[in-house]
Amino acid sequence: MTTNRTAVVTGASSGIGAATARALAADGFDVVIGARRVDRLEELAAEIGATALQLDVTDEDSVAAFTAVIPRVDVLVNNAGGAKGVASVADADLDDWRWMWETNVLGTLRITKALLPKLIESGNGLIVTITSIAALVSYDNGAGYTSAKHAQALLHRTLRGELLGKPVRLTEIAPGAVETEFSLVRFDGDEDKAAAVYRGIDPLVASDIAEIVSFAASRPSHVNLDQIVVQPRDQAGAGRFNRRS
Ligand code: 8X3
Repeated sequence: MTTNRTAVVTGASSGIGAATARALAADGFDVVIGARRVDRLEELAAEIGATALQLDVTDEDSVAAFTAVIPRVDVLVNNAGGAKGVASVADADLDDWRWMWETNVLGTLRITKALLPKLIESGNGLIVTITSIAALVSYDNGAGYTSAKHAQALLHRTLRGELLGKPVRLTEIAPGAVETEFSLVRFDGDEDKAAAVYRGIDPLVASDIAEIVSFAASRPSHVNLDQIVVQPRDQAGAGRFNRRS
């Protein structure tokens, strides 16, 4: 059944974004997917019947071009973002920090700001922002990422109050360890280091988060799920894992 409601998913070429696009398409949304890697986007779009549009959330012109051609937005999923590096503050790499703030914080701000009028116009909008447990705590060698995730989350949580009285709901999903390309990006393509993050545990997978987005988007319009923290059973906080090997 088609609802003719439109969902926009950023960072949709892989991982949580791609799984969320799949789930929302299965729920009957017209899905618009954006990411930098257009070839992967187009493959996914063909598979699920979505519209693929190139999007670089760090680029003002790209965001303007992306948002201009979307006529209606009921659901926005702010998923684009990520981590780069595990340096201490003393050894901080300024370029890594810039990338994390540009993608997670300013990227979320650019897209959300541009689509806000359409979300309000829809009469029943929903903004889902994928933050992280890193938006709730600090940990050693993670300040570039934890500070960016805190800032992204505060942008999102502030909007919840600022939009009070407007027909837009806001849901923050803060996942722990989800096995995606996340760690590969963080460790600059080092497969061994990335695999070590999930060694000996049953991590979450992208579809676990996508199902939560789908659940949030299918609640009645008076129900606002404010914040959902989700970790594998094998995780009890940042860096605290039950590893069986
Ligand atoms: C990443 C969460 O637990 O892998 O956003 O550091 S964790």
